[in-house]
Amino acid sequence: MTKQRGTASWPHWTLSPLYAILDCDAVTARGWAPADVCRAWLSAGIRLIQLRAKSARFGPFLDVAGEIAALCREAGATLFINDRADVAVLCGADGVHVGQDDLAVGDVRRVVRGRLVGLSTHDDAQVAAAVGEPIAYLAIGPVFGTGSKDTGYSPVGLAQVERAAMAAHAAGLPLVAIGGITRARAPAVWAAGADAVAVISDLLPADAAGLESRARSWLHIGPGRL
Ligand code: TZP
Ligand code: MG
Repeated sequence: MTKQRGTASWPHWTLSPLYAILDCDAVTARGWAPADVCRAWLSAGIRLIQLRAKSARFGPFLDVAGEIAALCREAGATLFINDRADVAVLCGADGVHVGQDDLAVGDVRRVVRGRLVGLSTHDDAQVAAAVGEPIAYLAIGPVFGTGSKDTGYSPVGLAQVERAAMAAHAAGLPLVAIGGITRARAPAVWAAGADAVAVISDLLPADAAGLESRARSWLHIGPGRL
């Protein structure tokens, strides 16, 4: 297993420094279709996406996931499904992302078998436990305050990103940072050791017509990184 900071590589996938979270609630609240957002992001060059649909029922979630998975497959992009190992398998996603209150990683792996598993953490104790799990990446957050999710945790800040990065890298795992990360803040988060920043709201402009250019503006920051 080889890993280069900023472009963590595993035999079967590469963790892009920008991890775009396609949040169906945030997108549909704006009157947009998740597939249109996905198309704009892929067209801009985004190659790592997580599909998140907290308020969707199983059937509709699977319908959207199938659509997004087909788009990602065609573009050669990696797709994670938030929370639902069953949806990840059924839609043919590359992996599933779970949190501390979801199925345990061992149980997730029994469902998804060879697929990738990402795990959210929020403090040092959770990071210490996570690095021993059979996961593809570890996530830490919320780094800053965010309106996109009521995490129940206070912002952890860049010092926590640094500590989590050290622990993750010592275990050979890449670190994803999430929560309140904007284009202005991202360089400091990468500098603190995060291999990727995961973003919801700063990838969503006021108007759908600006989706692709917003994604491009993300891909242009951090010279040589994205
Ligand atoms: N997990 C921790 S913070 C967060 C999630 C899903 C929300 C991130 O959204 P934003 O809009 O990029 O702050
Ligand atoms: Mg979850």
